[in-house]
This record gives sequence, C-alpha cells and structure tokens, in this order.
Amino acid sequence: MIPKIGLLLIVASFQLLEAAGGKPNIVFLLVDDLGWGDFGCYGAKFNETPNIDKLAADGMRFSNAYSAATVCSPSRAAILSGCYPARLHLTDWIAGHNQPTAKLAIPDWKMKLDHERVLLPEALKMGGYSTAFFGKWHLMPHGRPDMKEHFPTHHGFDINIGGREWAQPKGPGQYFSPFGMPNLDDGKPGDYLTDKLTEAAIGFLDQTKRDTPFLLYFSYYTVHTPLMAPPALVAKYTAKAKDFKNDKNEFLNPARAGMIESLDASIGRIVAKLEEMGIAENTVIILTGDNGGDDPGTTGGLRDFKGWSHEGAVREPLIAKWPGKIARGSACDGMVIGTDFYPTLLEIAGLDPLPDQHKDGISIAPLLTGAKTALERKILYWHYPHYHRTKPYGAIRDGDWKLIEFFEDGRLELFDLKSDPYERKDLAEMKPGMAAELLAKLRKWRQDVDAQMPTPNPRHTSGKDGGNRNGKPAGK
Ligand SMILES: [Ca+2]
Repeated sequence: MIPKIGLLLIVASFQLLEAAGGKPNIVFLLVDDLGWGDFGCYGAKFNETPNIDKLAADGMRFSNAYSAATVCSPSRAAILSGCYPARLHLTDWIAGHNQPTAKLAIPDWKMKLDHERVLLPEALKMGGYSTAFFGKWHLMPHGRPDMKEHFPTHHGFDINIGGREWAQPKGPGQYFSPFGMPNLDDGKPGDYLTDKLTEAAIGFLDQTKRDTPFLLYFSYYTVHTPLMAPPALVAKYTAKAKDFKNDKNEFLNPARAGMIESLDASIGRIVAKLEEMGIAENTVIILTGDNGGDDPGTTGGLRDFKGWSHEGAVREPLIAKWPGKIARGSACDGMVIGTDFYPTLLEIAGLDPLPDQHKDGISIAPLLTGAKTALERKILYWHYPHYHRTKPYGAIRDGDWKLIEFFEDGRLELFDLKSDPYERKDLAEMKPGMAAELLAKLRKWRQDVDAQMPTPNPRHTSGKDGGNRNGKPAGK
C-alpha cells in the first residue's frame, strides 16, 4: 500500500493544476435505521414524504440498493472507506453486544476507523472540496468523547456539527433541546434535533464560497430510537392511525411517522435552499439509509429488519438527483451497495480513483447517467461474526440468488430473490449444487478480504447458546 502521506502529495500536486470551479457540489443524505418501505415513493401510505417523493420524481430511484451491514457503524464505515466491513475488521455497531456464554466467541474487531486509510471526505478535500459533517458519527470508541482524534474533523471533514461517539441522541432532552452535541446550538426548550441540524446545514450553505465545491454530509440521527417527534406531528399521526386501513402491515407509529415527516421537511428545506442559491443545477443529491428499519412494518414486506440476516435488514431506499445528468423520474434495478458511493462520488467530482483505497466499491455513475442499466459486478457480500437479533452469519447475493451461512452450525438458507423477493422459500435442500457453489464463493471472498471469523467459545454454557438479545428464534 502506498503510504497515506505519499498519496496525499501525489494527489495534491495533480489537483493544484486543476481549477476547482465547475465541479458539482455533493449533498449526501444518510438516514439512520431507514426501512425499504418508509417513503411514499417506496410504497408507504402511512408515512408522508412529499419532498422525498419529489426528489425521486426529479431523479432516479433504485430498487436493489443495499447497506453493507445490518447495523450502524460498519455500514457507515463502508460508505466512508469504500471497503467492506469485513475488510476493515469493523463489523458490528460500536460497542456491540456482549454474549460471554454464547456458542461462538466473537473476533477481536476494531471499534474505530483506521487513520491510515484515505476516506471519502479526505479524497474530496484533496480534490478541492470543502467538507462538512452534520449529525450522527458513531465511528469511534464507545464512551470516549475525549478521544478527539477519532472525530469527523480528524477523518477529512472541515467541520463537525453533532457528530460524536453516540449511536443515538443521548443528551438531556435526546431529540429535544438541550442536545449536548459538539458545535450544535442547544436552542431553546422544545427545539427539535432534526430542525436544528437542518438549520446548521443551511447555515453552512450560506457560508460556502461559490468557487469552491462542497460535500455536505448530513447523517441524520433520525429515525433511530428513541422515537420522539414534535407534539403536533405525533398528534397528526395518532389521528391518522385511528382510521388507517393497514393493507400492507405498515408500522403505524405516530412518533416515528412524525420523525420521518421532519426528515422530509428537512430535505425539502435543503433542496429549496440550493434552488434559492442558484446552485441546484450543479449539485448532486444522494439519499439512502445505513441499515433497515427497526420494526418489521418498515421494510415494505421484506423479511426481517435491522439486526437480522435477511433482506429487510440491508435493502435500502436510494434516490439520486443530478439535474441534466440523471433522467427525471427514472428507475434502476441494478445492484448497488454502500461501498460504491466513494468511487461514484470521485467520478462525479472528476477525480481519479485512488490506488489502494475504496477496494470494494464500483462507481455507479454509469447507472446514474443511464449509460448502463446494471454493473458488471453481479456479486455482493455481507459478513457479521456477531450476535444481535440474528446469530453470526455471512451472506452472498449472486445475481438473483442469495445464500446465508449461519456460523454456529453451518446451516444454509438459499433464496431465489427473483421469484421469491420476500425470502419465504428456503431452497438450500432442493438445490444443493447451487448452495455449494455460492458457499464456495462466499468462503473464497472471506479469505480475499481477510475476514475475521468467530471461534468456538470455551466459556459456552451448555443449554445457553447466547441466542439473541430479544430471545427470538433466528429467522422471521
Ligand atoms: Ca442504523
């Protein structure tokens, strides 16, 4: 690997030759615990998301976009590094669950990002971008807000508003003032976190220099628990729930629906601000989530949800808008995963790929512009050597086929997502040849990325296999 400092010098020398003007601005919107069925444009009838639906109507909506993990930290690390969590050895939410007597002992994984890697914001910064972070970080040692070297500002962001070690708002008022977050105005009693972060993001836009392109990385704390929304919105959805005909088993939670309406309003304000500034035409907006929703009613019918091992845990909404480049009202069913954003945004910014970085990502720019309807890459992987709601597992999607391997006992599940998108029919026993072929690919990949595996646990207590934190059986 080229030493990071050498890479910085090489890239910087190229960038000095190139004027920054004309490069598109980038607004990356990452929603926490977002279900595949949470937006109107993805089928939601209870949640109301007019601004997000408009964003999709003005751009492209993906139907096979994935997070690289079923929980927060590894998914976020994959976006920022362009590498699979398995390669980073950052495979669980920080700080993870402690299952001391489970059948398997989890590996010694990393609870922080390596400084040796060149992350997406660092690469864009080298390319002349100003970089700003808003919201949830959750990529540093648990309970160590003193470790400033792990904050966003030490990983390529010029400014950090709100990011710290927290997985969720933990200030005195949680989603309401006071917030207790870095560089975020605590406001007055009753002020709501999503609104205050949006104000800060708009304040950043106000201060941007027109000749400097920017990355606005807005990592919403919403809609992670605790489910808390402004009282007027809770009242609105409480009333709506009373007469709601719930044909598709949506999650009728007034607080969560209110959180999503606040999110939608935030996105509407940012889009309006870009238009008001006259820079909307030269700004790419990407909206996605870090892992599935935290309730079975959020996934649009996909099996399972956050922290499990099936599609509902990792399939995410993905909407992209880039006027003049992405066709209005377009749709794409090509497979995309969180590691792809890094090389995609480099290409959009007119920057060369970086040697030794973003190893597991592929630019989806050809999908966005319509040059291609699918990437040559047909295989995606997941690796979770931990206990959560699921037991430790690995998974591979190869075209329409998906195989899940559970590490405790080697049990396999095989699904044909084309005919069975909701993973109702396990074909592992009916199609042992296909299962074996996919398993071989999955194991080969684990070797290639040096994935950490769980090991037999000498402290395992017979009869207490650790299970999962909710005591539910694996699977739906
Ligand atoms: Ca999350």
